[in-house]
Amino acid sequence: MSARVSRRRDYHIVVLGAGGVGKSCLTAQFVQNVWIESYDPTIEDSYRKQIEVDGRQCVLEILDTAGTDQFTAMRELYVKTGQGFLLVFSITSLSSLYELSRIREQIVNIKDDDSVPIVIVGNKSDLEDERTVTRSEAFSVSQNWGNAPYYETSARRRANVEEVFIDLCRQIIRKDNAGALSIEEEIVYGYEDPGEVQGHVRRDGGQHSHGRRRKKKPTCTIL
Ligand SMILES: Nc1nc2c(ncn2[C@@H]2O[C@H](COP(=O)(O)OP(=O)(O)O)[C@@H](O)[C@H]2O)c(=O)[nH]1
Ligand SMILES: [Mg+2]
Repeated sequence: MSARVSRRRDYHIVVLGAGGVGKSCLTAQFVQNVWIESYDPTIEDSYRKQIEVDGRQCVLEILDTAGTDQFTAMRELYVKTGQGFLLVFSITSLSSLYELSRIREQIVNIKDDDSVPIVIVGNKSDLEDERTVTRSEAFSVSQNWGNAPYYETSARRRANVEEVFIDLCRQIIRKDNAGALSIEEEIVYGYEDPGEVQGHVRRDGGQHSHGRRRKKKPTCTIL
C-alpha cells in the first residue's frame, strides 16, 4: 500500500487593500450575489463559499479585511494563515495602487515566499470617466510582482468578480499540488514488509531512522 497525501480542499483567501476601494462590495457580490451600496468600513469578517474549479470542489474561506494602517499581530497571523491574496485598489485612486506595494512586501516578508498566490484587482471599472490609473500602469506593477494576474472588476456591475476568485483558487491549487508532490518525493519505506511497501509521509528529516529512504520521482506534470 503506498502512502497517500490527503488534499486540502479548504482554501484561505484574504482580501486586502486601502479603505474604500471596494473590498467588502466585491466580497459580498461574490459570496452573496448582492450589491451593497454602503458597507461599514470598520467591519472585518470572514465568509465561506463553495465553488467548483476545474472539476474540484473548493471551500473558500474569505477574510474581508478592514484598515491597513499598521501591521498588527492579528494581521500577521492571518497573512500566515492565508494561502491566497486578493490585492484590491480602485482605478480611480493612484494612491490605492501604491498602497498595495507595501502590502505585498509585508506578505512576501511574513510568508518568506515571493511566489505567494496573488491576484491584483483594479476595482470600480464602471467609473471609466474617473479613471486615474491606466491599465498599462497597473499591468506593469503586476509584472514586477512575478507576473501576478491583473483584472479590472466592477463590484457594482458584478463584472469579473467570479473570475478573480477562481484565478486565485487555481493558483492555490497549483501550489498545493506542487507541495504535495515534493512531500511524495520524501517517502520512507520500512524494512519489515518488503513485499507490501509501508509508507510514511515525511515532512522533517528526523524520525524513522531505521527506514530505507528512497526518492520517488513525480509521476505527473503540473500545468
Ligand atoms: N462605482 C463603484 N463603486 C463601488 C464599487 N465597489 C465599491 N464601490 C463603492 O465604494 C465604496 C467603498 O466600498 P467598500 O466595499 O465598503 O470598500 P472597502 O473599504 O474596501 O471595503 C462604497 O461607497 C461602494 O458603494 C464599484 O465597483 N463601482
Ligand atoms: Mg470593507
